[in-house]
Parts: sequence; C-alpha cells; structure tokens
Amino acid sequence: ETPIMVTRSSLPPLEEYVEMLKPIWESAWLTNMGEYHEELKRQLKRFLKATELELFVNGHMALELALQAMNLQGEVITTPFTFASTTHAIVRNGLTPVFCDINDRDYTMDAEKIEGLITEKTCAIVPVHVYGNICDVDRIHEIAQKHGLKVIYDAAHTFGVTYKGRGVATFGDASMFSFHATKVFHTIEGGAVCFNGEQNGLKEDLYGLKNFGIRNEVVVDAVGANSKMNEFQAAMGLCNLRHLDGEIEKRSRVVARYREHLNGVPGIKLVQPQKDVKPNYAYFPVVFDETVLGYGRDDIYEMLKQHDIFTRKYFYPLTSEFQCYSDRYDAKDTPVALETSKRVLTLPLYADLDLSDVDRICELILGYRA
Ligand code: T4K
Repeated sequence: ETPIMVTRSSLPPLEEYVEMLKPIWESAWLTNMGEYHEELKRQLKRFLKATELELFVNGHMALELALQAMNLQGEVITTPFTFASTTHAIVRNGLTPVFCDINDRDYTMDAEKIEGLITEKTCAIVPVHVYGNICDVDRIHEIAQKHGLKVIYDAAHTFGVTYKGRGVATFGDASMFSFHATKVFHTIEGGAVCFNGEQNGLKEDLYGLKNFGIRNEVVVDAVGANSKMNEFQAAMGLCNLRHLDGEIEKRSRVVARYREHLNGVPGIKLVQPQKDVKPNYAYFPVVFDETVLGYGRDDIYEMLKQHDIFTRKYFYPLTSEFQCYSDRYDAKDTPVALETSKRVLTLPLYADLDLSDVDRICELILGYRA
C-alpha cells in the first residue's frame, strides 16, 4: 500500500497546466511581474475580498518584507505555537519577539494575555490564524487601537476563510498568506500580503522591497530583496483557483468523517467549528490527553508510522524552544502552548484522501492500547 502522508499537493490536470505554458514559451517572459502574475493578482484580490494584494515568491518572504515595509522597531507580541517562519521573520527584521500564550479552544493567541505583555517598546502584534482557525480579531483590533500598535496577521493557513462574511485578509494592517505546495491553495511555492490601500506608501514599498528596492531604472531607495513570483508559479495558481471550490468541498468531507469517528471520545480533543467562520479545512489537529488515555501523542505518532501513516507534530517544539532562541526564552511562560505542543498531532488531510483511509486511521487510533 502507498504510504499516507500528512498532506498531498493538489494538482490541476496536467494538460491544463501545459496549455498555460504555451504563451510563456511564445513571449519568453518568465518572471518579473509578467502577465500571469498580474492576472493572478487580480483574481486573488477578488477571491480573498482584499482591498490590496502583492504577490511574493513564498509566504515567508511575504511576511518578512511586510514587517520591513512597516518600518518597525522594538518588541513584537507573537505566538510561539507556529511554524519557524513567523518567529524568524520577526527576528530577521531586527525585532524582538515577545511570546504570548495561546487559548486551549482553537490554539490562537489568547487575546486576554496581550495587554500584560505591552511595554513602551512594543510596536506590533503578529498573531497566527493557526490551522485555519481565526484569531479573536475584534479584541486584537481593540487592543491595537488603544495602544497604537500595528497588527500583521500570519494568515498562512487561512486561504479563503471568512469571518462574519468578511474575507480574513481584511483584518489588521496586513495579512500574509502562504501558497506553498502543502496549502489548500498553492502556486508550488508562493505567498501574498493583503492590506488596506490607505496606508501611506505601503503598496509602493512592498512592491519595491520584493524587487531589490528598485523604484525605476535609476532610483533604488530601499534595501530590498528578490522575492518575485515567477510566471510558472502564477500559472499554477491560475489553474488551481479554477478547482479550488471542489478541493475544499472534498476536504470538508474528510474532516466530517474524522469528526464522526473522533468527536466526543474521552481524552481526544478536536477543535470545534468556530462561530461565524466559513472554514477551509486546512489542517486537522487532534490533542491526546495522556492522563485520560494512559498513552500519549508520541505513542499514536509511532503506531501510525508503523502502518505507513505519517502524521506531523505541528507545532512541536514551540519556536521559543528552538536552539537558536532557547537561551532567551522559557517555554514555561506560555504554559498552554507548551502543553498543547506536547499533545497535538495533525492527522492526514487532503482533498483526495479516501474516506476508507480516514476510517482506517481512526480505527487504529481508537483501537490503540498502551
Ligand atoms: N507561517 C506559517 C504559520 C506556516 O505554517 C508557514 C509554512 C509559513 C508561515 C511560511 O510559508 P512558506 O514560506 O512555506 O510559504 C511545510 C511547508 O513547507 C510550509 O509551507 C508550512 N508552513 C509547514 C506547516 O509545512 P514541512 O517541513 O513540514 O514540509 P514537508 O516537506 O515535510 O511536507 C509535508 C508533507 O507534504 C509531506 O510529507 C508530503 C506533502 N508534500 C510536500 C511537498 C514539499 C507534497 O505532497 N508535495 C510537496 O511538494 O513544512
């Protein structure tokens, strides 16, 4: 039997992608904001209900350059329960992460703990809509307004999610999306920053920063990087967008099947659907409580691996525990995040995962004895 990985990239029919390549061969225009780049930008703006959007070579550079474009200095309140990228993007901008704990319902930043971390050095909040769960955007907005802080969401997992009918891209000063191959929507590698167009010069700055800070042929006015999305990536995005609704629908069936098996089982905790949120079924995290079950997350991880089923411990360890940061932080300061990282496992989830495989995975989990 073929191994089951935590996810599997969605791909359009090969002929569809090949057809898209023909104009690239004819024009020999491969990168640097070509026609597909511009078309994808238009379509994504509409799809994400964003007022402004810039494309990038990947999600990480999108976040890193969004922070750079905001000209921030000092401390940034963020979550350690995330992928390496979030914390690295802050540190690589010369900023200091200050880690806020998460809540134990949906594992996003605990908004009630933010104000206690604000100092005179705080300049911004970088929350993460982790697994596709929306942060408490209303409360975060209130706090940011009160203290004059920028809010840059890591929305890597929330492509197409809406809250009270509003695109998730419209919250905060900016939101970063990842279009990596493992995401609900992908451009092989890729990313975007969505933002409100009224912020002074942000549009021009973001555009410049992904192209070496070049304004025009003779003016270079910022220390930029090279983070442009190329035409092959944009073509993949245009193809994938056509199939997205169907892919999300298939994912929803996989999630419903997992829930049928695992909901309400003592010692096994699932994230309950969020109120007023249209989800995208990005990840399926399960928290195993060893004190109830007599066995823990690592036992399930190993057992499934024996059956060629490869789950992932997203997000273990916390970023504050990484070797490059651990001398500066104590993970015990974020106890909910620490406990969750030790207990959580993300189960396989992708559009073409067979429901019979979901049944098998759940039977293995429910039949496990320590
Ligand atoms: N912020 C957050 C909260 C994020 O989660 C991420 C990325 C970012 C920022 C940064 O965005 P990007 O710069 O990546 O756009 C994967 C992804 O590489 C990464 O994008 C993602 N988060 C993270 C959560 O997961 P790994 O190291 O776990 O990937 P890997 O190579 O082990 O792949 C996982 C599984 O996916 C494989 O077992 C099989 C499947 N797969 C993988 C690849 C590469 C495919 O089916 N096709 C593929 O091409 O990081």
